[in-house]
Amino acid sequence: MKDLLKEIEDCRQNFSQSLEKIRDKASLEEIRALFLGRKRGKVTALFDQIKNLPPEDRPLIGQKLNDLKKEIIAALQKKEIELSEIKEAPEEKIDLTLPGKKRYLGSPHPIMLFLEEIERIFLEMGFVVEQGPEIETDYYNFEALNFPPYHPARDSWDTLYIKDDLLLRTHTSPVQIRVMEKQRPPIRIIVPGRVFRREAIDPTHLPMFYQVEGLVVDEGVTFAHLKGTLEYFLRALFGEKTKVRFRPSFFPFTEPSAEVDIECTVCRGQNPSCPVCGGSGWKEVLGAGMVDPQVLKNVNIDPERYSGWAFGLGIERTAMLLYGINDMRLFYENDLRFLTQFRRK
Ligand code: 2U9
Repeated sequence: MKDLLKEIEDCRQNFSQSLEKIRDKASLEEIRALFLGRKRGKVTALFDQIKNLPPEDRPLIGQKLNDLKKEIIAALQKKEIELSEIKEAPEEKIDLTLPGKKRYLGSPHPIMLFLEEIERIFLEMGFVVEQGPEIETDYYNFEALNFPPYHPARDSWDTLYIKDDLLLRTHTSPVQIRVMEKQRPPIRIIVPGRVFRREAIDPTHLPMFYQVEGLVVDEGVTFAHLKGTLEYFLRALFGEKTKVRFRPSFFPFTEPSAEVDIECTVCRGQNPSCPVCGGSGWKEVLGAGMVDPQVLKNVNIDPERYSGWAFGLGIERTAMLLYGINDMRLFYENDLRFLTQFRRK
């Protein structure tokens, strides 16, 4: 009797494997005959064996075989319905004259492309790229950079505070402080990143924008290194022949300080009513200076032995000049007609 129970189970498995492969009505009929056929059906053959069993085993085996037969009939019926539904579904028609679906390829954001370009120029000169937190303490954003509490120089930074002592960084300079705390000179880094200021949005102001700042600290570093490096950088970015000029300025963290202009990329000084430079022939592109000795002292670098220079540049503002864009908001409106004009070279 055990043998017969096993044969019944084998037959059940055999049936479900065969049913899975069925894709049309003809093969469905074939397996119906194979299992339920009156002469050679597998289930029929199993029923025939009942008569050879001792009488007490016959009811159980009879029951099992009846269950199997019902299952098979139900499964065949279900499959038959499935097959007829497939048949009845309208045949898919492909209209070869329709235009294909266009796939849009993404492209890097112009600000990222521009940033890569700036990084490439400085990396070639041996600078290292550093990054740091966007939320800073008052100490790293101001105090270590020579803005004492209540100093009037803080007023020109429109700061967004989170708490009294926590704020969204107004420049990437705190990263340079963090690097100098950990690393002794020689230091040669650039620091790209987002900065935040309390600004009303207009064509030339955004409350969030990107900066790149740079810092070099070593023995014997002079203003000549600052001038030579920044001139090289600006000519690599705007073209070999670009004229560059330095004007005296003031920043709390550099002394002496300078603002750096390039010749107007639109009129080259030729149009007294140029809408880009206002007829001056020059456009300010960055600020720079020799690191104030007090800033070096704040990070325990001896200003008698070491000196440094630093610069800062607003990415959006500079990208506008290079690409001839007149509204900074375009960078963040996500209009594909604008964004897709910029591709990696
Ligand atoms: C340390 C020491 C000195 C970074 C500098 C500027 C001048 C500057 C502005 C340009 C346009 C910011 O995006 S902007 O508004 N930056 O003019 N930044 S020197 O000087 C540093 C930084 C860190 C420790």
